[in-house]
Amino acid sequence: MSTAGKVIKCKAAVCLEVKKPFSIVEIEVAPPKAHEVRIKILATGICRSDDHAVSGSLYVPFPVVLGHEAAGVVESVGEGVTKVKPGDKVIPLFVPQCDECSACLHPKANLCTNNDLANTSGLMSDGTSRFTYNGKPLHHFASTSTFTEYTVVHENSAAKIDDAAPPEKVCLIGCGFSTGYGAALKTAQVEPGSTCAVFGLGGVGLSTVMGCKAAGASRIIGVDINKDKFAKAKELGVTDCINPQDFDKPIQDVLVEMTKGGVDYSFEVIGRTETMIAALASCQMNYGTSVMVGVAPSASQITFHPMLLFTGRTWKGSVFGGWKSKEAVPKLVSDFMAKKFTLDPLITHTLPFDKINEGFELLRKGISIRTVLLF
Ligand code: COD
Ligand code: ZN
Repeated sequence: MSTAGKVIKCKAAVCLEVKKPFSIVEIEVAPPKAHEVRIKILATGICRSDDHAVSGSLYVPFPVVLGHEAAGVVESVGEGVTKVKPGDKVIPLFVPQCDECSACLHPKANLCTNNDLANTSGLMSDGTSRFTYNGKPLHHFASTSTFTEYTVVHENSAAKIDDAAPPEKVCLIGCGFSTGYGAALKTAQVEPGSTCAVFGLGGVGLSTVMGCKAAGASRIIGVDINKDKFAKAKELGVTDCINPQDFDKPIQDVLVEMTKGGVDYSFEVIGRTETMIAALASCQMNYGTSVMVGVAPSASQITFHPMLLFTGRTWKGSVFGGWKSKEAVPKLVSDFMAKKFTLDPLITHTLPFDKINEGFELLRKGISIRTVLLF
């Protein structure tokens, strides 16, 4: 029996309050309105940004359905939807692509102005929610909300992908993989033979390493305070691993010495202001480029010596790897299907959806790279 046009009751992991575990409850998911798509989620990854939202370091309105790294199948579409149809395999996009705003129209930009990352309204574009729990609305998250069996997104927040793509793997293309890989390939445009430093060897940092390697970097230095991350980093192309806690001087000084003047490209993939400055200072002072991939806690500010930039360094930010989401995601999925890169090393754990709290504990304890939850 078709569910199109009807409210769907389904299981979701709801964050009722900041810093509280997820509650697995039954919620109601309203049918998609005009230009919206209702998606049955098949697999969703746990990303550190979800944890930042739980802990309050990333501001989101509660109660909320978090999750933004997933793959699923279109269950039904609202009026006027032309790009996807029921049965299509899709990846929800936390950076939409409307193809109309100044960013979408500019060849160098990818952060569509219709994103819900900066203002975090937690609502659909008409100012309402499609989720209800106990008769009260729940907030959406990052235009996606994937910790639920069914979600509703705007059609600009869904990319149709190859029907044969395995959802339990390509879900990572919805965030972690693309964010890191693109930071190296697209934002920094790492050149063959260059030297790179990647600060933070989590799922996104390792994807940055994969991007540096794919671009032909000859030296990739991994920086992390958890030495358990080093073995996998080396497998993926890191040539030297360093732990800032092993040195009695700032890590930027260590990197400048190791590379006789600083790296060509550095990437901050942690989300801390101190490591952002360290990454900037560790790139070559004339021509080095440092890319900020991590987002620091909502209220934080950075103070830095202007000389760090005056000498010629470039400091850039990268959201979703600089990719224009709707057009890049299907191509990245095709590249995965063509074995141009692998996602297996990033997926350390797979758990049933009900074990979401366990999945977050694995991330908090530094044990997992990516946990994929299956429905
Ligand atoms: N020095 C060196 N390494 C450190 C330090 C430190 N002071 N602190 C932590 N680390 C290491 C940890 O040991 C860990 O290995 C790594 O840094 C971080 O990895 P994870 O697994 O916690 O995180 P990821 O890879 O899933 O995500 C990292 C991001 C930076 C992407 C994320 O935290 C973030 O800031 N996201 C916001 C950016 C963004 O684009 N968001 C949109 C959706 S993700
Ligand atoms: Zn993410």
